[in-house]
Amino acid sequence: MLDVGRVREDFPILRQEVHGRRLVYLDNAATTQKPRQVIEALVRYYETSNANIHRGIHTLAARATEQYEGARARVARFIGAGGPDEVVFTRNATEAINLVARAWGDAFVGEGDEVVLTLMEHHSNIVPWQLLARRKGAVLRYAGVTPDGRLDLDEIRRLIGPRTRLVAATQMSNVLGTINPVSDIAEMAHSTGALLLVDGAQGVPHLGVDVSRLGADFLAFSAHKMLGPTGVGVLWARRELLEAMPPFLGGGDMIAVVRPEGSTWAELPHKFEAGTPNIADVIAFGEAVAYLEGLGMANVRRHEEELTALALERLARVPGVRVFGPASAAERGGVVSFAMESAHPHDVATIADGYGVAIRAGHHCAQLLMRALGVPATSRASFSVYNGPDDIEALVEALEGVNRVFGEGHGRAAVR
Ligand code: C6P
Repeated sequence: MLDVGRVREDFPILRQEVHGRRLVYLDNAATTQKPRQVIEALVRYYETSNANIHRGIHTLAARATEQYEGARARVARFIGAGGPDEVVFTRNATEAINLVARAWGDAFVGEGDEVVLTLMEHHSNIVPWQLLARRKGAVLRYAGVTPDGRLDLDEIRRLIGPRTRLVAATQMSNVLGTINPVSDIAEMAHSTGALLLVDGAQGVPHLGVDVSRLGADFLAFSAHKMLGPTGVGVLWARRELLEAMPPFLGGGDMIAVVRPEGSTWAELPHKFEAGTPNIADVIAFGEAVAYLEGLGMANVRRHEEELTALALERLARVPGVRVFGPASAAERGGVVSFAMESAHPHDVATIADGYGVAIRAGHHCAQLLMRALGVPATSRASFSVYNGPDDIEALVEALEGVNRVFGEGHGRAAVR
């Protein structure tokens, strides 16, 4: 395991108490906390380097540009991209997926063409395709999940056919934690000439990724789920795809020449970054990536797998708790969704908060999956590098507290 005590020292927010208890932050799939290295990078940028980028020739402009492009190069190395020009900064993973749906989808998907999705997708990887389907008369097909929370690979294989233009699937479910076999799905997609978009919002922060081996054509993820600031996302795509795609947004910084009758576009990746970008947060995101590299993504993964194994084992012993998703921690990232017989997920989260334990409750922006699981909502604990076994124990104590408040005896339902 990582040296959690040392890691925690880097996260000032964790030094506080909530309701008189140590803050136990287990809502990392929603957003992670930020180490002081990231916070200090923001302050340092505004105190020493603030200027607009790519435009000025004065010292500050050059410094800001160098730091912004330096962050891009670091992100590109982190994911094994062919070069920094394959990394487009967006506001978040959601915008990265919308960019593909708009720029690539509008140009290359036609009436009757098909997009294959899965029922375990976040709404960010569903709604942009629904909008595209409506614009273009395309057809969406959904692969289901097995009762133990895996992707139904036979179904996805059956659904991919000659009309499939794109398969869009998550690397890791934000509800079940399930890790999907992305390379296998890529092979299926490519066998019929379709492309694969991978939603890496949960996978990239916790599993790491090497796009040179992943088999994906597009990858979307968010900085704020990987110790970085809010307001920054990434679209990675193979260079020739980005070159073939028209721009998504028009404006400053994305053009080569503007004439009354029309314009030509800047080189990659600037073609897709219209207007002044989120300079400070991109630079601070570079620090977040450096922080993860310092820990080592293999260590991050091992740490979170061990925590997940412990959580699965401990939750199984709390009366009335039912965990969703694969039984083995090796097949899942650090996300554990569960239901309690004694209480509604929102009540579970409210009582947990009284113990200082932050978990999420709700549909987790995955209503199709909730319907497939047959529940309206779940409670969810999700882990990061600063979580340790003591946090799992705090969660278990909170859930035992839920049973005491709502349950009769062993967590039998007192409230419906
Ligand atoms: N999931 C959660 O609590 P944005 O909001 O663009 O940064 O990320 C969207 C997104 C896309 N895909 C997956 C798999 C995700 O988990 C998320 C964000 C958060 O589960 C907020 S709903």
